[in-house]
Amino acid sequence: MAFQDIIWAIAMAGMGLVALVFVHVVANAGKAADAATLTRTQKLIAGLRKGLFALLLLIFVGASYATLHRFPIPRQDTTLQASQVVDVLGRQWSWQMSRQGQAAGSSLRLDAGSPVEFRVTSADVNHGFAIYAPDGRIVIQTQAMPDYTNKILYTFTQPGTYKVMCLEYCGLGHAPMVTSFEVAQAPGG
Ligand SMILES: [Cu+2]
Repeated sequence: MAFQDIIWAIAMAGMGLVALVFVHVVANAGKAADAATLTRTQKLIAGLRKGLFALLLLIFVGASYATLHRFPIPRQDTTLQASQVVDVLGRQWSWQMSRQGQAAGSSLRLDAGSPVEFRVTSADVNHGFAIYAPDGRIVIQTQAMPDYTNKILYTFTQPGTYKVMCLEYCGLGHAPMVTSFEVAQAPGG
């Protein structure tokens, strides 16, 4: 069964339930409720509300943990001690990326398997620094801000050509603000 079919079935069941409740309300609209029924209904509603709140709280805590326990943004006030450090400068409308220790002007090459620290800043306005894996998935992103450096850590696992695109609209040349770099197989890996 396709995922969409399952969602469709759930949606239909939900709509059916709402319709049943509606029919029930219409059928009982003429009758006056006695005090005992009213109290019982109020208690039921209060119970349902508490249950719903607990459920939402559980979902919130669970989803937060599941999505954030491997939060990629490290503490910004410490030395990260990554073996590979890349300085990233965004400007209207290009990216300048240089690896510390690599000759200026040579194209950027990184190794998979060990952490890379990206130090991201901007020469003019805010840009969004985003790295896309060879299969098109976004692997990491942060803001490129003027007069501020955002540090971000990432360990590449897949060798290949990675693309960098701007995720923050920054003027006419925003869309073609693209560059790429190579990630090589980990030495000995
Ligand atoms: Cu942009």
